[in-house]
Amino acid sequence: MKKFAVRSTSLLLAAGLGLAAATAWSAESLQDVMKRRNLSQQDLLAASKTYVPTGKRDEFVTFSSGGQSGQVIVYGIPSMRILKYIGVFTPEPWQGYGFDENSKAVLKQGRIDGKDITWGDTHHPAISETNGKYDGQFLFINDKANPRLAVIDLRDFETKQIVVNPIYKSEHGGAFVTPNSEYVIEAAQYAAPLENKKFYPLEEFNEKYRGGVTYWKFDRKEGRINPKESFSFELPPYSQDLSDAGKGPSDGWAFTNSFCSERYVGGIEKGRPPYEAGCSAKDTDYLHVMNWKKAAELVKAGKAKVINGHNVIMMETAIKEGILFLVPEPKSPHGVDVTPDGKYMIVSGKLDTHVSVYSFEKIMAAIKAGKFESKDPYGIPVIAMKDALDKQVQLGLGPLHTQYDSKPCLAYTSLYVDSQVAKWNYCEGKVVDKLSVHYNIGHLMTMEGDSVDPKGRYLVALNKLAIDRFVPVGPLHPQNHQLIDISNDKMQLLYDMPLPLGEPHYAVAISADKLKPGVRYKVGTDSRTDKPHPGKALAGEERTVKKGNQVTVYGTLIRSHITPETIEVDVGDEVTIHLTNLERAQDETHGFTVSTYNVHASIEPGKTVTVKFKADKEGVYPYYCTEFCSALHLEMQGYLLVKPKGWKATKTTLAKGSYTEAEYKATVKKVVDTQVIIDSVVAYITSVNYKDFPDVVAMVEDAFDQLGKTKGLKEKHEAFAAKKDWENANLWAEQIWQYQVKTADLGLRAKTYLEQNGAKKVAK
Ligand code: CUK
Ligand code: CUA
Repeated sequence: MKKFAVRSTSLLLAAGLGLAAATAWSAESLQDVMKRRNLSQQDLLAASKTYVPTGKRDEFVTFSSGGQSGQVIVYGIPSMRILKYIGVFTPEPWQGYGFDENSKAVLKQGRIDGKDITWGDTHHPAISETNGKYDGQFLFINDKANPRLAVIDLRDFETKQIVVNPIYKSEHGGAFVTPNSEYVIEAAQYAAPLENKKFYPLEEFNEKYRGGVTYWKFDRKEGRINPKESFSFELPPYSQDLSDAGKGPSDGWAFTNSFCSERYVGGIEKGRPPYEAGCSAKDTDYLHVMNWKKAAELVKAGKAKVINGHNVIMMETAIKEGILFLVPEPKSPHGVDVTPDGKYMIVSGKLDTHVSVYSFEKIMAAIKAGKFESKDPYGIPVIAMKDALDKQVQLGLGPLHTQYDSKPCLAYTSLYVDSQVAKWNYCEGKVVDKLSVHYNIGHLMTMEGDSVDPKGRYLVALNKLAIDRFVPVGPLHPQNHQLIDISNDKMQLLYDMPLPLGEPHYAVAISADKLKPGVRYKVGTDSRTDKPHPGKALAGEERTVKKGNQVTVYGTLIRSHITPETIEVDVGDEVTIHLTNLERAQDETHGFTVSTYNVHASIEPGKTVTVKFKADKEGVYPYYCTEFCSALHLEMQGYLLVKPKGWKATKTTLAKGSYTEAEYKATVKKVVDTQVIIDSVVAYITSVNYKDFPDVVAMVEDAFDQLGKTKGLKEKHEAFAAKKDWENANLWAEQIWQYQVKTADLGLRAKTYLEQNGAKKVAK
């Protein structure tokens, strides 16, 4: 027990000596370090703006698309420290995502035509909004390659649902939410026939291929998308690109731009120039202007056509009802970003040097007056560019995406070809600053910068190339997210962060204080459905049930046991293991795997998870906890015994160890000494207001839980000692000590927490 005694003394010492100790050993001065590491004043300034000292936390949390990994990357700002990867469209082993039955059920929702798709191309995350402001409750993200959309609950940062778009073959312009997250917008990208598995030759492109925009209905109470109440617009085959929902005065409308409105079909195989030439030939493409509120009413009124079980508002209906219009936009547009006040839509043309600022008011005036310059080949009214534009501003080469500042009228636009961020004023129409980035910026992101209430402060440039920024790691480079300070007139580049997990496209960042994730589940929760798990077991309820060739284990996990510790089955049995983590203390996650059966589960406090496999190979398969959860983590183990057909036992007792009376007495003394320490910790905890600290209350509950398990064991070891069975006497005494160690560990953690968080003495 020395270990604990030493730890508490050193804590006391540290508290007493405080800063004096820290300054005494730091012989090197700031100047010395600057010289040794060749750092400038500017470097130091940048470092001090991003450095988050130990124990302190970031101001903002970023959710970045994980690109081809099919995951989401979570990191803090300004430190740029990665906090989590969230498994979304692809298996993620640490979280057991795709290796336990409960998460497999989520991934299964993402099957297309009955086939598993184990990769995804995530592009655009979106945080749920209330009145146009980020509310920190849910995150949505799309898969461009396979037209899918996922819902992540920010109470536990887990993927809860995947929906497959029923009418597209690819999609890009999602996820974007309406101001109260009524709908999640997802636009198609490469046109294809809407009916499933329909074949039409490319020669019938104009007639049979279609684009579209889907509005997925989000049920906030359920925390799930409701496909039945979702709908789509049928649109011309124009390669619909990004979207944004109107807000404030433009709420109820949404905007989606497009490229390749030439409807060009290449290329060499058809004896024509490639797509890239044909798709950029015209000077303009189309911004689609849609009234989604009215569309939702039309769907309710039964005016949609049902295609593949999904409501589709056909172009004919949309034109007749006056809810769909087009506005020309310059040269291969990419991003469309509505200003925080909802009055303007800013569109960037990749092959234009300008950004185009469209006025919602002007567009509405043209619609009201019935002032259209033409109709497109499908009969959709086209509003003249001059009747819709507020202004155009020349920014530089390859403008892509725009984000907003907390200060009025200020916007930031990425310039892909120039590798720059342009800061400009969209009210006055002038550039105010430019900053070079490394290299070829795609999206950029300011804090809550696409909401009605941007927070300014920082900007992240999501660069496409990293070239010379990092230590080389082979031909495939990491991605580079560069942090930029935008709180002053001049932008300042602060930090380069390599991201080695796919090419992130877009990212969103929210004030950290808006996120309120939990630390434990209600005992027995299936985290993927948020419902009680039918396989839940509490302490004492553990059991193994065999029916025919079905073996079902109802097990529990608590430091440092897996109950049961032996599972015996016959070869060919179907094995289902439900495991409940009975811990209440924060961060006491246990993992679970069985050798060579390709199962893994991450079981956080309170969670119940199921793993399932067919025991198709006779033999001996250790199982163990995969998270280093306690001093005896390595001993958190057990055996799956898969018996061959017709197997009969010949030996029926386990091998014995040899123990002496002296060893037994030493163990008993250890138990008595440890109890003294536990008593002193308990005395401290109960002398202060620990009940005011929910995290401590949970730790104390767990501690007493562990101590409670020692009940009756003293009588047991004493009875064996009386019979001079030193093995059993010693091992049962040792087991008391094991529970004591866990109790003391939790108790000391609670004590440290209380001391560091200003617990106060209470009157007894
Ligand atoms: S996209 Cu990649 S840089 Cu998918 Cu939003 Cu523009
Ligand atoms: Cu539980 Cu390691």
